[in-house]
Amino acid sequence: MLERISLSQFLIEAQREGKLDANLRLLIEVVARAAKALAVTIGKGSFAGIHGEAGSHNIQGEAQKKLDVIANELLLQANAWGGHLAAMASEEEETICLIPERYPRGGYLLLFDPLDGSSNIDVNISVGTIFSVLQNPRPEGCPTEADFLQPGKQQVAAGYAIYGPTAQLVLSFGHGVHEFTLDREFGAWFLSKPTITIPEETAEFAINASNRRHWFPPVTRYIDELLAGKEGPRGRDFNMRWVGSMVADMHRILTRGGIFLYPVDRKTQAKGGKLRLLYEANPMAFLVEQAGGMGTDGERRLLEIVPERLHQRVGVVLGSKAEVERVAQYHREMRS
Ligand code: P6P
Repeated sequence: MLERISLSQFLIEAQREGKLDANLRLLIEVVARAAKALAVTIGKGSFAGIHGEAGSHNIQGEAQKKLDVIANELLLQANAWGGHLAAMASEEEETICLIPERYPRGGYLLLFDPLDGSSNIDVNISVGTIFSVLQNPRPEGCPTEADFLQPGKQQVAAGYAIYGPTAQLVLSFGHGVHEFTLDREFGAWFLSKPTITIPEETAEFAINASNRRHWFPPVTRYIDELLAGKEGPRGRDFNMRWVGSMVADMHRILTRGGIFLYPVDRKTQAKGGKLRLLYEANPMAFLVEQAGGMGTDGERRLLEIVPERLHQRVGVVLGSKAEVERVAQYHREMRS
């Protein structure tokens, strides 16, 4: 039987090879443990009394699901005592969360979307947790929001957990992308794909087509060419998939290729887009680039964008390099 490699063994061996330090290893293991607890809780479904609205709203003005609150609290509590973090930022929290005085402060900043796609919970569609890790730029003194406003290329690690038919953890600490699957009986994550690479070409695209009337011309041109199939300028047919849960769509794309688009359009332009830069776009762009793909805001490399606000939104085009580059080309052509 193939020797199963646990997440702990994989990370300890990577640390031994100098690919990550002990504190980053500890951080990833703590996030993985929180994700395992979430997978178990989500798996209980409505019997655990976790479905439905929490009766509150987050900083984004969105109605919170009970599980949004549970996931957020779980991640904040799990990461408070380890001594590996200086502060945290969450989609569900208006400001950054400092480590309680009674615990030592570490050298990393953790950002997360605790439960991405939570509107899908009550209809049993895959949801996920997205996380991003930055170095604390000012080890002395108390972290501030400004310390989190680093371009995505500064990330030292990123990943997501997807709670689907199986629970899986996909992560990178700068040496490729690795996938782990939860063995629920054993209660541990085991390596299921040592290295994930995104095919350069693809025949699948993911976009919320109901927004078509709001799109700007480069996106409309690109999508219409895909829809034209082999009768059109692309000369081949394409297939569309849209789960409405970024983690689920991105897991499919990382696994078998594709392109994911949530562009800025006339409806979202005033807010800067729909998806958040720091804890959705950047971690996914880090993974996609580590897997050989590409991530832009339509034209600019996402990982180069210098954030101005913690909950800043951005246009997102992620996936197979040839397709993402084509979208960027159409933006350049339409601008010139
Ligand atoms: P729409 C979920 O709310 C989310 O933030 C992403 O996970 C997902 O890709 C997107 O929004 C879905 O947006 O407009 O299709 O509901």
